[in-house]
Amino acid sequence: MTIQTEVKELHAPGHRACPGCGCAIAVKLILRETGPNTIVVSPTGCLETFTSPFRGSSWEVPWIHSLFENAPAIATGVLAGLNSKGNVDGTKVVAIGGDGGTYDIGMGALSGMFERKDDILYICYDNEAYMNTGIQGSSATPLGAGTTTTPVVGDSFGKMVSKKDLLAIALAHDVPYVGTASIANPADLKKKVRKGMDNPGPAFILMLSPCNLGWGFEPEDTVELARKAISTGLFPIVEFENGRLVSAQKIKPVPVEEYLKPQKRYQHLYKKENFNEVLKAIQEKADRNIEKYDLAKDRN
Ligand SMILES: Cc1ncc(C[n+]2csc(CCOP(=O)(O)OP(=O)(O)O)c2C)c(N)n1
Ligand SMILES: [Mg+2]
Repeated sequence: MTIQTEVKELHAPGHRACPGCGCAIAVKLILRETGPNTIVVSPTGCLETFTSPFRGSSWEVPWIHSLFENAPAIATGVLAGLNSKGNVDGTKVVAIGGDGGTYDIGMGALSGMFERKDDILYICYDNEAYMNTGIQGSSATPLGAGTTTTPVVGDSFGKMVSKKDLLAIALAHDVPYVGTASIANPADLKKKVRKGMDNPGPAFILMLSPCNLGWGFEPEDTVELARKAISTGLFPIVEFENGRLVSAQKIKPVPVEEYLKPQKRYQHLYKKENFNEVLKAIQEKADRNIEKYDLAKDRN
């Protein structure tokens, strides 16, 4: 009897992501669930760069690199091409883009894809800045985080406004399947990828993807940090079907400090007393999430 111990990875090893890259872990898990009968579209960003150095590719599924701004439109075109040929083997189209490509420059194209009700799963790996080009802030960069364009100098405490609520934007488009997922919970992540693919019409999954280079932490702490984002309430794990909340992962809330302190991008908040207000605002944001989704485990 032969026991098969090796899984054929559709996101092959040997790519050029930084050690401990949250996005690389995420994509490996995503493709384990999608299987080979999938076409992936990715806009410009770290994922595109580290998977496709000249003469190499770590994609074991058909993969298209779009412009930075138009991955959802390219995905629509791929789907239209498949459908025009009858798509007899039911090939699925999955777009995987960074926060810059999704929250910012690709937002118009994404809105169109949602509005057309195209049968595409769009996954945003959110590392909360434009990492590929040197850690510039995006509209996904959270309040108080230092980036190269939200610098921490003098009285400036980094990003001065809060993160855009992309989940609410997807829900406002009546996207039938909307959820958040995390590399800290691979079974849930894979379940959501499956649901997003099986659901007719558009589906949207937001994944927080810790970036050790941009956030400033040790590569071996990636998954732990993803876990802390959940347990503080800053990144709730939730799921909506036809606009209705159908699941929310319960937590035993811990103070946001446990998530913020290990990251260099937040270090300044602990060095000056006049930044206490920012820390308070971040804690309040976590508390609001906990209340909104009733995340706290019952004490009894
Ligand atoms: C129209 C256009 N503007 C700017 C760029 C430069 N650019 C390439 S990747 C990138 C950042 C991507 O950020 P994000 O989508 O968050 O992905 P990440 O690199 O963080 O994985 C930028 C600004 C570009 N390629 N095209
Ligand atoms: Mg990014």
